[in-house]
Amino acid sequence: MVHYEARSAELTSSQLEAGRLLFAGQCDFIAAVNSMHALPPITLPEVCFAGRSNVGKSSLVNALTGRKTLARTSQTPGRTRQLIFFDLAHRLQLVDLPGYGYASAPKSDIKAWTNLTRKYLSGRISLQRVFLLIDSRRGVGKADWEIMELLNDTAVSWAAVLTKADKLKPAALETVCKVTEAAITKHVAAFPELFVTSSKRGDGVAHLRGHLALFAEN
Ligand SMILES: Nc1nc2c(ncn2[C@@H]2O[C@H](COP(=O)(O)OP(=O)(O)OP(=O)(O)O)[C@@H](O)[C@H]2O)c(=O)[nH]1
Ligand SMILES: [Mg+2]
Repeated sequence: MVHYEARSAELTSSQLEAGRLLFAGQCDFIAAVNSMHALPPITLPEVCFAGRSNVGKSSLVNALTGRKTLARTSQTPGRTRQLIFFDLAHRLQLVDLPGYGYASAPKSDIKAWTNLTRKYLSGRISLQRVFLLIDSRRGVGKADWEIMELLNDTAVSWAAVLTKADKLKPAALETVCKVTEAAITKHVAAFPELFVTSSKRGDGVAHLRGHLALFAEN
């Protein structure tokens, strides 16, 4: 635990408290969207969770909001098939995205939701930052690089989040952190800090809440 916190930039106790309070507030489902025309109107700042299928996007939304079943999760890749919008305390919108890469679904469906995700990522003006989730056991893959390039090209700010930190021993986690940090430094649109999390064990979750609160409307 000490290990992960040491990697994170310090947040003041009042920033951590702001995060705790924000995520203790009400979180409501707004919409499940499968076309750009159906996106909810722009009312609040927005952050989204992107990444390969099965990386743990929906689980992280649940861990952050402290609600086990808010976002649907599954052991089978391809669980989230639409853009799922949540309203957090009328101050911030959270978006749980479908995964890219392998999914157990028809190819045409995967293509449709991957296209929609890419359009959303590069064209949503209220999007403050994309949190790009990387499975600690897999590290940065080709599909992740493609998304990093897309965000770089469209000048959308993104931050890398390692997930499932509980699955690795400290030395192996350290290695994947270093490799991921090297990928971050190659992209100008990347936020410099690497977030290391486990939705299962709770590592890094309070820290991420504090960071996310920086985007919320007052
Ligand atoms: N050990 C461990 N397992 C996790 C963690 N986060 C998620 N998982 C598991 O990983 C699997 C996928 O989690 P999801 O949250 O559904 O992943 P997703 O990225 O939303 O997947 P798609 O919607 O299919 O793209 C589930 O079996 C989760 O229980 C974690 O921090 N630690
Ligand atoms: Mg999901």
